[in-house]
Amino acid sequence: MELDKAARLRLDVHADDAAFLAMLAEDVRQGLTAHPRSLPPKYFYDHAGSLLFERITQLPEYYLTRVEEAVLRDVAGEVARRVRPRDIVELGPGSCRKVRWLLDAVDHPGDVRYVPVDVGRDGLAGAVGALLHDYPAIDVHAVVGDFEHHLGRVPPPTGRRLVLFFGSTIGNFDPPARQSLLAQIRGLLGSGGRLLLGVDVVKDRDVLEAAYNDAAGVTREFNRNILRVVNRALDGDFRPEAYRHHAFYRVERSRIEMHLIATAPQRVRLPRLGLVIELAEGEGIWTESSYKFTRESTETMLAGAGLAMEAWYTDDQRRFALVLAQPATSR
Ligand code: SAH
Ligand code: AVI
Repeated sequence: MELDKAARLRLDVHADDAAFLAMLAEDVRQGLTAHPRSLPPKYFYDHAGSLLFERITQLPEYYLTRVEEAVLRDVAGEVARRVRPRDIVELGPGSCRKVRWLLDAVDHPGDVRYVPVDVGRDGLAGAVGALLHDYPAIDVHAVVGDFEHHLGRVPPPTGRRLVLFFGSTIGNFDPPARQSLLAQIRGLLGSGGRLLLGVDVVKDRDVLEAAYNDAAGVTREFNRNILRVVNRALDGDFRPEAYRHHAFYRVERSRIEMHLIATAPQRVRLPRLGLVIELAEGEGIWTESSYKFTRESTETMLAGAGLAMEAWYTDDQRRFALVLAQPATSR
């Protein structure tokens, strides 16, 4: 824990370097020795990966961030009036850019505490520093941790709580994992609390596939970056350029799948794991799923975690939705 001079920033680290490395080592061992081989998408976001993600959000094909932010700009005032939050928790805030719409909309930003929870320590510290510079009145209690494991470490609410989970990051979790994550989020809400959740909406395959296959190749480099993260952590010798980026929409599962496909046979050494893996030409490593939702599938997902939809805000082309939800029993 570190406190700054003005005591407006507290930073708790629950995934320090050693704990992060141990978690990564176990996840990589499990994922790369299973079939199909896989790596968890939370490892995309080292410093380089976070910068690549920021570049993705500015690509013409990647409408998600732009549209979500436009919807948020339109509804932030209404959400602030309905919820009157005093305590704003955000899961996976990345650059902490979107919360600014809500801080601009609340009546007394000086009474608000902001609790961002992100696994990327350097990214979080930088983003929070910039936020405090621009919003000198707020208090920040930042939590460096994995929101699948460390939500129990989120401090108790200081007042009415709003949990933000933007970007359709919920879509990066398979159904059982997202049910359990949403149930934990429900437990964070307290009395009168709300969740504001961003979900990408099912749409035309061409539009979805273009968003994950941009012409400039930024998503390809983002995808390959996970191999650089693994190399650095485990002294590995993956050759990222020897893998082709493959992203496609699997309609029956309502998800984009992102894979890295070996373009020639590969022998990969991971000395810190005592592991050597062989990939045949054409064999893949599954790096991410990105589920897409309808209003109905979102309601079902929320209900499975004891949450009820209170409002569904979307753009006029219904590309992306922000969902306001509350514990089902408090209605
Ligand atoms: N919310 C932002 C950023 C989305 S990128 C936006 O909408 O633009 C996903 C963010 O979630 C990254 O900052 C990443 O570090 C974080 N993240 C992904 N998996 C995580 C996990 N399991 N625990 C904590 N943070 C995670
Ligand atoms: C953070 N997450 C919701 C993004 C997504 O769209 O699934 C990550 C991403 N993957 C490829 N492009 C962007």
